[in-house]
Amino acid sequence: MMEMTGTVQKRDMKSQLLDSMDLEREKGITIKLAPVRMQHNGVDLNLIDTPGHVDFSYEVSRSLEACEGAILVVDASQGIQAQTLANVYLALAADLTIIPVLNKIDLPAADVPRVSAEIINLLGCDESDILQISAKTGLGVEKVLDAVVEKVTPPSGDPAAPTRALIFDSYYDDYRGVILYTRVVDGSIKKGDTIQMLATSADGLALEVGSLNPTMKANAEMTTGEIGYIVTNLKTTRDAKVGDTVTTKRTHADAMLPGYQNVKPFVYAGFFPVSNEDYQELKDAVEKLSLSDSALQFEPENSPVLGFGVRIGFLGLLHMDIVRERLEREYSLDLVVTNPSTDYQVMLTDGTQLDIKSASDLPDVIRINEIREPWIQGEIIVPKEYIGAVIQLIVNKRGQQKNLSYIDERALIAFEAPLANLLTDFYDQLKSVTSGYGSFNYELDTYIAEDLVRVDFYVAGEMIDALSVMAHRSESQRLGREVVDKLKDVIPRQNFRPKRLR
Ligand SMILES: Nc1nc2c(ncn2[C@@H]2O[C@H](COP(=O)(O)OP(=O)(O)OP(=O)(O)O)[C@@H](O)[C@H]2O)c(=O)[nH]1
Ligand SMILES: [Mg+2]
Repeated sequence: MMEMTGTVQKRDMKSQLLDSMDLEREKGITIKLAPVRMQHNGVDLNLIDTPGHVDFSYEVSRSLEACEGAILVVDASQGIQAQTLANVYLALAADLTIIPVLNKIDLPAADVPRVSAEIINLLGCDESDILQISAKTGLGVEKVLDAVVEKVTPPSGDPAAPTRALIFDSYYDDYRGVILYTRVVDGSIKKGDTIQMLATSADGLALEVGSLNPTMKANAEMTTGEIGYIVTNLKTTRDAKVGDTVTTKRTHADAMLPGYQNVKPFVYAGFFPVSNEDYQELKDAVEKLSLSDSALQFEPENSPVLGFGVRIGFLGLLHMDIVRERLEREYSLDLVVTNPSTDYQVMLTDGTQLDIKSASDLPDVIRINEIREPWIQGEIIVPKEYIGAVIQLIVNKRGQQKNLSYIDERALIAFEAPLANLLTDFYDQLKSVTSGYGSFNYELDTYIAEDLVRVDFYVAGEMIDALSVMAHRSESQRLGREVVDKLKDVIPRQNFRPKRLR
């Protein structure tokens, strides 16, 4: 699209142009969303390319909220994935016009009739609504641009009303400070305006405003209906979080746009430098990353075995992987990372509630009334012949199947399960029992009281608290043996040297 509309010159074009981070190009996935403004047949189009992964679904939901329509791209050689469903539900909730697109029709493995039937089944659209394209050869892509112009209603909004702009992304740039990506819903934002974020009450200056084409292009103002960027003088994205509303002193609005959430991490892991001298460097690096990533939370952690480190909270396993790799690459840190775990709500006998992010924070059992763990609602899509194997896997993880339905030929299994049991190797096991065909998506549900215990490990009579884990009583024996088995390889029994534990 960028090539066809002349937004990007042919000589500057390359594949995955918007996935500019090294990590995105290596993994072949979009991690960070990217807005692009282009013109087609004299109409200004403000498009946003979003990640598809569940860890970033809040940003995706805000991006959808910033738009009037959504282009749903389905791989004709794969069909609908569990994450496709989740994103369709988000787009429907945001009341968007959905333009279904079947991509990769150039591939021999493309199965246009089957995947079309799936899309019709999901959206209830007509076959003629589905555009067939190859993003690789360019076949049919212009029709997608035509459909956006034809089918999507242009943004409404009142240019004379008090200014309200939705933040759908924010990040920290080393040279320019905090940069916001916004959609102006009403009013306008001019260069030099004093701005205020309504949820955090933070004040700042709009040092520069403009559009993304896809690189920054400065303008005098950003008006109603437009998507663009604001360079601010803010020092951290914690002052201007995704979902917040920007207004100006010039035309001040009091009412926030709906849908703001303070996203909270729910997957935790301890990060320790291999060499203890690097602790300060690790802490500074995490602090720096968190300026750009307001979802990242951390606190210092100290373990007799691993030394000083930080315990970091994440939005999921991919988010954790990304932060880990960035710390290792961009900050050249050698890290020991503990197994990911989740948080627990501990109801104490005196009626108060304690949230713990690490098993070692669990208070004395005598003070505990009950312990609650987070459960998720998950969806798995598989070819029919794997239904049995998938349900077995869910049950093995202490989960329960809730519903079984069909998207045309393939099965959609809805289930509930404790998050903690999905954090280690669930995804690998799913791929293995479904020969790679299963896709999985989930959302956090509620915290449920269970028979949970802390499993402690003793080496030569001494408890090593960094090894303590929370587990369901029924699984604690097995889990304990697994850890001991692993440790046997690392620590010769007679010769226990704590520093060598990795
Ligand atoms: N053969 C063929 N390959 C394609 C086509 N479109 C994309 N690909 C390839 O499919 C892979 C994924 O493409 P992306 O554009 O990164 O897909 P995406 O939907 O943005 O993926 P996420 O950002 O992870 O959600 C890349 O290796 C592309 O080269 C197509 O029309 N034909
Ligand atoms: Mg992408």
